[in-house]
Amino acid sequence: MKLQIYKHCLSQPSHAVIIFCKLHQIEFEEIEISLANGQQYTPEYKVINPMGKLPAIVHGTYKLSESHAILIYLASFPGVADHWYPSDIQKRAKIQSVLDWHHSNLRQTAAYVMNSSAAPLLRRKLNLEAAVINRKVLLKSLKMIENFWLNGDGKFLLGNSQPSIADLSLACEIMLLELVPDRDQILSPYKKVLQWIEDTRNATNPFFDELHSLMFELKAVLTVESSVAEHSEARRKLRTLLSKLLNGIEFEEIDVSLAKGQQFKAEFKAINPMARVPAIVHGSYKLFESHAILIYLACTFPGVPDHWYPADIQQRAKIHSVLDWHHSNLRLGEAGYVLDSRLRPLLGGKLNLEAAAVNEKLLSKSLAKIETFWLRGDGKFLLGNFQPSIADLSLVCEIMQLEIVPEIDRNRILSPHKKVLQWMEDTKNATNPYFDELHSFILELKAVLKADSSVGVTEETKQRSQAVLSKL
Ligand SMILES: N[C@@H](CCC(=O)N[C@@H](CS)C(=O)NCC(=O)O)C(=O)O
Repeated sequence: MKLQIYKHCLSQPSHAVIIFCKLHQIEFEEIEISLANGQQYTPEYKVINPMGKLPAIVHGTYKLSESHAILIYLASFPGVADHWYPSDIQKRAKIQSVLDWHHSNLRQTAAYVMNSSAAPLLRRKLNLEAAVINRKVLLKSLKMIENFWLNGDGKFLLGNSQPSIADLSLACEIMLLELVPDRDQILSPYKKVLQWIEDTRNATNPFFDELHSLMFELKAVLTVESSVAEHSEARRKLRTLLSKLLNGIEFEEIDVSLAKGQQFKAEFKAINPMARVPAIVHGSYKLFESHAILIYLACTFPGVPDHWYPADIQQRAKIHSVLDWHHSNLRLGEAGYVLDSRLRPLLGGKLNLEAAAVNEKLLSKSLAKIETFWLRGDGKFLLGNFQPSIADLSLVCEIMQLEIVPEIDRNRILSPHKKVLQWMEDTKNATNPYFDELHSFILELKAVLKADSSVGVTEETKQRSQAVLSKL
């Protein structure tokens, strides 16, 4: 059963998957999909990956998209050394944490390269305004890799002495910078990052160089101007850890006030240097990125039923595929929309209705994908499952944030998606009473925001508002 890899010659997640196969003598057939000709949107390709993205694999009758999910799946093949994706649950969860972090941070490299420089290669338009924002996120991500992920004794991420799939994925992403003229200016302050890319290259050569050769050929062809401009850093909203509750795992909750900027305090940064919630501490072990945390909890605590995060490698990889897809789609659209249209003033920023409109489009597109693709099948839950997984929990919690926006907007966005509404109800029922308990604050906030914008606010309402808002 030969593996088929659908890829594009400039796609860094495709490169990571192919390098991994070549390194491990996993036999495969390559199928190039032309992004310039929009082949990713053809019905033939959408049968392989309805998301219209690369890479995707077909292994027998099994189809899988999202490069991280694919790498994890391939790491389960015989003969793959443990360091690529360790069997030790704590080590594995750390790698998961890097992989998850990547989606919303370093992954902006691709957007920067496209928007500032490479878009015409794919018959798309440059967007220098967006590139300025992408560049800022990219620089911040490089700083984080330099100061945090590479902060340890070994040569590789997390201080490991041997590479993992996270090294491969992230190093391939950075290689895209070969296509922009300011590559050296961007990378030169980060000496550890440069050394680590070289070490990852050496650990995976000759395949690393082979896969990046086209990049070097193209390098000479491209020119671009880029500048740095102001971009207000988006703050993430609170996310709950429902499954802990569901599975009777004992825990202590520590509220971090995003409105007061507590996430940037040294005490919290000692827990999560990325200054984001949620994060957990379990004994001396620290972990952030909600998906990595959910996986860790499902694997570590006895008594968590298998359906939350199945032991079967193929079923598990499908769940990774949803979780990975989520970061750049539903998460990006929904969080951006709620922040830009409603929440930002409460966290000390300003509304941005233009950005909100862009995010609403991505949000609606993501909901349509959930409706038509992820909820296909016989069961009530994502992937046609009959019982919920951590992916259901993560995605439904995300959509629940829409409670904060005015009813009319929420209805406009959600009401076309009947299956999504039913699935939210099913996930709620499957996780109640904790689901309602955890969302009661959002409902309180909703009431307060509604009262705030109505005429004739009473003293009592004002006091209640202040009490609720002070929790942010
Ligand atoms: N998170 C996904 C990202 C996949 C992705 O964005 N692929 C790009 C190529 S690098 C793509 O297929 N773009 C097609 C399009 O946007 O139309 C992964 O790691 O596989």
